[in-house]
Amino acid sequence: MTDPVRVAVTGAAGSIGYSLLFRIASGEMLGPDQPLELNLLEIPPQMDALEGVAMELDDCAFPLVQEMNLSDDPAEGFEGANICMLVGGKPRGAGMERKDLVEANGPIFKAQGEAINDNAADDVRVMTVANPCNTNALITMNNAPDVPNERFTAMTRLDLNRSKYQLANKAGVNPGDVSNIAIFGNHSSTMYPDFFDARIDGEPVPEVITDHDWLKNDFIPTIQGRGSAIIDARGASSAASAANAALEHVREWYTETPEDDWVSMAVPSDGSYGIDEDLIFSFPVRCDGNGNYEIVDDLDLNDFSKEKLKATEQELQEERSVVSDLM
Ligand code: NAX
Repeated sequence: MTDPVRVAVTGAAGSIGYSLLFRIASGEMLGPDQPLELNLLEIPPQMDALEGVAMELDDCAFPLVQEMNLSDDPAEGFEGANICMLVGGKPRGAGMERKDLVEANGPIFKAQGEAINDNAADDVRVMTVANPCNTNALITMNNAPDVPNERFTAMTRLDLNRSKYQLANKAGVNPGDVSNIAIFGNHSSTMYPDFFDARIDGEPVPEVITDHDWLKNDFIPTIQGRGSAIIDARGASSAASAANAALEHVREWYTETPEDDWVSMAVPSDGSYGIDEDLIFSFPVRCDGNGNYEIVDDLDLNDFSKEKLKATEQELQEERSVVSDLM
């Protein structure tokens, strides 16, 4: 009998949580044979709502779920967790600048980093969805000194999926035919979806999609602004697609990446492509199937791409300076 994996999810009563938990519990994230223990975290005013979500999980009678713990205390919530999915955070309010969002969320991730450090399992892996997710992950990592840095990641998988769809749609192919999408930098409007190295049916995208003006001036801004476009259309931010991406992020972290492809995750920079080593920056990575990954560090970036990387690096450095007192 396989030992259960304990998955902690924060913001479990929120919109993404509602799309995410049922899919995790059904086995879509770690496989149909992997028993699970779910630790669901919320803040005190949301505990009643969380009870309701837990009742619905009960009502699905998922055979993989062996235990479910609900808590508003991070120490309890991260107790024994093998995987922590940090989805909960303060949303951007009316009139809030990005800097205000960074400041408002920072203390949450300091406390969660400390709690993960002291309570999670020895093999813990952490992924952050809550925005600003790169900087929140950096704060968490810096407050968990006993956990190796490479265990902290942030999600840019949604940007990868968005890119995949837009390129497939333009080329008139299936999204499954698009590979090798590298998302660089911050999960924000400065993020850079590198289409030069992406492939369609194994061929370089710029050779398949010959409208380079579209690639540079439509595709990139569409991906960078997709989150806002969803909010404008739906009146609420991406939830089901974000949950889908979070699930894929974790699943692929524990799956061997095919040799001819890569996935993208925001991970601690190792200086690849000249990026500041004290940032959580999205890179193309290859995973080994055991929860380890390597940054794909040998893409031959052109000047256009290098400039885009600089811009998103600079934004992350600015975010870091706002919360330097928390690290
Ligand atoms: P919701 O506001 O619906 O839910 C967030 C939940 O987090 C709430 O229930 C809240 O009570 C809870 N929460 C707040 N502080 C907490 C804490 N300290 N501990 C535990 N729970 C806490 O937001 P939702 O739509 O679910 O989005 C969650 C986060 O994902 C937001 O920060 C959002 O900006 C971010 N996103 C990130 C994306 C990405 O690609 N990285 C895309 C989608 C999404 O915008």
